[in-house]
Amino acid sequence: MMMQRIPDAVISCLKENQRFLILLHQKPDGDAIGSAIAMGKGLKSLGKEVDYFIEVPVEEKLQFFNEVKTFNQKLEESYDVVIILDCSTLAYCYLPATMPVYKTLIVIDHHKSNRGYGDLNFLEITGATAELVFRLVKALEVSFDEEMADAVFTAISTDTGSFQFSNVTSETHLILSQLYEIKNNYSALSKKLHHEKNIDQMKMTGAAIKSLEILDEMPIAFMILDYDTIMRYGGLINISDDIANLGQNTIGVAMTALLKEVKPSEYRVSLRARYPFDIHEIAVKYGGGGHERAAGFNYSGDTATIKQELMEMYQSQREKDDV
Ligand SMILES: [Mn+2]
Repeated sequence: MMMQRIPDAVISCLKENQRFLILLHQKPDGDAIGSAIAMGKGLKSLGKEVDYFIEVPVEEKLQFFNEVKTFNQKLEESYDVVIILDCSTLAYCYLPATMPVYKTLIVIDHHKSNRGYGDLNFLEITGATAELVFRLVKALEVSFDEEMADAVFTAISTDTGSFQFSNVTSETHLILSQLYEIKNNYSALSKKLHHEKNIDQMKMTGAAIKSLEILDEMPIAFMILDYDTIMRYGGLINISDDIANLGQNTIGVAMTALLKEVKPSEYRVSLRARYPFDIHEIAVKYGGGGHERAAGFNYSGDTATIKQELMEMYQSQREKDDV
């Protein structure tokens, strides 16, 4: 993937304005939170005023950032610029009940399905939105402190499955090498992000693995966390995102669906796939979004129907791709 130029208009808009509001998608993940912190602190170090309006509480493993304490301290009636990060559609964005007045909306995102709903857009398919934020903040000639380096590392590391997914590029590693110039050890942070779980999270992971089944002669792994199980183990579903990747580690599996029952009969579906199945298309069909190999959507209904539909969609993709 060739790195594109940062749009000049985005850089000058950030330089010329003073009051910023940063918004993210619902259930913000490591990439969203890390991107917000790097962007926000970068602007603040230039003497700008930055507010964040972000769905809280952020997941436990991301709460160690000091900058999180400054989230949602205040919301003005107007801003010069609203910046939306890591959010493929406006509908998926976590917005204030009354949207402040603003002059310019900047959208920065790495999702394939993003059509560019900002006045200014900086869109490129990269491992994480934070790669774009890193390049942008560098272009503003800001020097990164250790928390900003941790934020970018957190974002890239979580969105790339600790640099194991196919969205990793040489550019990802070039950014990483620069992060190691700011801080020389990310070992404790990596453990925190990828391995440490509290007892509820461990039990929830176990319950998901126990539910794993392989659908009728298809290389599809199907896992479900029902509502009672989620509630029994603390009720937090965003921490279970890495669980979908576990199904994908089953030998012979090409596609994984993890259903999380967020309310009775309402599911958040996480899909994972191995090349060449474009599950992004499946997610979009259901009003969701994501990437070619990691996507998600919301589903209301019974599980037998969604299993059947996933099998049919898998079959039609397979025929289309002729593999
Ligand atoms: Mn992302």
